[in-house]
Amino acid sequence: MMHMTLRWFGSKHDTVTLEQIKQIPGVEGVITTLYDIPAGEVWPRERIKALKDEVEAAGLKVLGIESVNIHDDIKIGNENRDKWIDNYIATLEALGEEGITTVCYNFMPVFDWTRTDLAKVRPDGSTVLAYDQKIVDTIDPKAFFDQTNASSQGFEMPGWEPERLAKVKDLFDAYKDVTEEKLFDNLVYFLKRIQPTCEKYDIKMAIHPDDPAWPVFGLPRIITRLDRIQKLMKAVDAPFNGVTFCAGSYGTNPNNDLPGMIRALKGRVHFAHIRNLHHFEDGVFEEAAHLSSDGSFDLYEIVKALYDIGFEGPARPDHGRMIWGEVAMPGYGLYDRALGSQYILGLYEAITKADRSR
Ligand SMILES: [Mn+2]
Repeated sequence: MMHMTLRWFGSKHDTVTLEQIKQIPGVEGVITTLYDIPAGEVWPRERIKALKDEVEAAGLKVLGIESVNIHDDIKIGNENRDKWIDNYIATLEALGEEGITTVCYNFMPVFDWTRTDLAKVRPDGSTVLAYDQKIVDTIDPKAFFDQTNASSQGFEMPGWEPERLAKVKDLFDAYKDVTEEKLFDNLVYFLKRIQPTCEKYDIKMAIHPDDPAWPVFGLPRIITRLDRIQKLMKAVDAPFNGVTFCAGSYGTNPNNDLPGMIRALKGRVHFAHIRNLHHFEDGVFEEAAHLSSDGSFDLYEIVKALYDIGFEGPARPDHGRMIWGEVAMPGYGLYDRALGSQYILGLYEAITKADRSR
């Protein structure tokens, strides 16, 4: 059975409370993180325990971490990487000791996700995150970073932490010689080093795709298509090495057959981000409501594919529209994600009951 969750940034950072999440039918837990710990630092076990206690006191479970971020030195593959990997292993051990076994991460250089508009107004007055490649092509990365943070309504967004801003130029220099092949090799090196720890604690590593699923600002991107992921699954061929199947990120490329990808990754999908988006011309899209008819994806086929491969991990609705006057971190309000969770659970119930083979 799939387990429905909501992403939650912690009581100091999120406008949504655990009490509100608990009132959404069928939501069993949260996907959370220690938002204030910089990439690379060890997560103290007592902080993890306190987070878990807080979530459990609200009647929910911590069903996964999104994310334990990877230090840039690991992605760049420089002489400091082993020190940061040792730290990463110490964090995994602490999570494992606390029984938290699903860990989402990404391997994108410099920028996490990228959008050109965080509040595009749709005809119904809702606002959504949107992307236009033409804008990215004409702006320099530092100006882009400033613009993104200026439009976040004061919310600190994952991957866009202000302290990274000062380092954008240095980071671009540091990645100058990192080709796609090098980045891939550095990812494999990282996975091989954490493998024994993951296997000891049965931790499932779930790599998040690059968003959008093509190179931006001339930086290499490697988790974009099925053949690339399959190459990674083969390079470290063990069940701990799996994916976060993020429909919205892979789906930025209309050539990605989302249900087909899920089926091909049977056994390696550890976490699912389920959402919809609306494509315009090439490289231009906006996020949509979860409902199939509101966007370009067939959500029924996506949930059906997850059901058919026997997916039993956590799933969550992804970025929602901002509706009903809510003010929250772009993409992470309560209302539209709650609607999305109910729609996905409805699809899942119908698919389960229609399957007379089980
Ligand atoms: Mn995602």
